[in-house]
Parts: sequence; structure tokens; C-alpha cells
Amino acid sequence: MKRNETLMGALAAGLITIGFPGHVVKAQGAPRQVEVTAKRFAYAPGEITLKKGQPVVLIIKSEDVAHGLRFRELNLNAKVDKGGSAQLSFIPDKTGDFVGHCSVFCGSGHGAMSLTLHVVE
Ligand SMILES: [Cu+2]
Repeated sequence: MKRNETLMGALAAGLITIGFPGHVVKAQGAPRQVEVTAKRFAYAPGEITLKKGQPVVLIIKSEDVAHGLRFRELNLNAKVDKGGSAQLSFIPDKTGDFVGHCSVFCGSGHGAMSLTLHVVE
């Protein structure tokens, strides 16, 4: 039965690859997960380096009030409830630095909350 299990594994891997059509993702498996903490008035970490073409999930958790995280250039926006979490799933398709800002007013330092994504080849 070993042989059948190997075949099933190969089929499953094939299905995962089909799940990302048009992208050169070489059987990377699950997306990379990066946890981000949002707290008045900063994100931790404040900078994240990502690889172009590699699927990623940013898991944003609020440690206090409601926050958001928006990357205008990437057309991404998440809102996080007070003490809750939210996810941003995407595949970076261009290199460069992208600065995200808090998109939910959270107090006096709201305008200073930013997170920089460095997308590299
Ligand atoms: Cu804010």
C-alpha cells in the first residue's frame, strides 16, 4: 500500500500547484505566515521582507483598540477588531518597498502607524 500513498501524495501536491495558476510557485506548499501585532501606535515588526511570487498571509493581531492596515499600492486593506485579528492573503507580484498605514482611526498617533514591506526577487 506504500505505493498508493505515494501516488496520493503526488496528486495532492499537484492540486496545490493548480491552486495558484499563472504563478511560478515551485511546490512551496502552504503560504508563509507572518504574525504582526498592532498596538497604539506601531506595528511589530515594523518591517517585513517578502519574496516576490511567494504566497504570504499576514496575520494582524490587535493588542488594544481596533486598527487597520492598508497598502494602497497593493490594493490591500484589513480591519482588525479591538483585541481581535485579521488576515491579509496575497502574492507579492512586484518588487520594491510598500508602506502600509493604519486605516482605522485609533487615537493621537494614528497617522504615524506604518509597516514597510520589502519585496525582493
Ligand atoms: Cu489607527
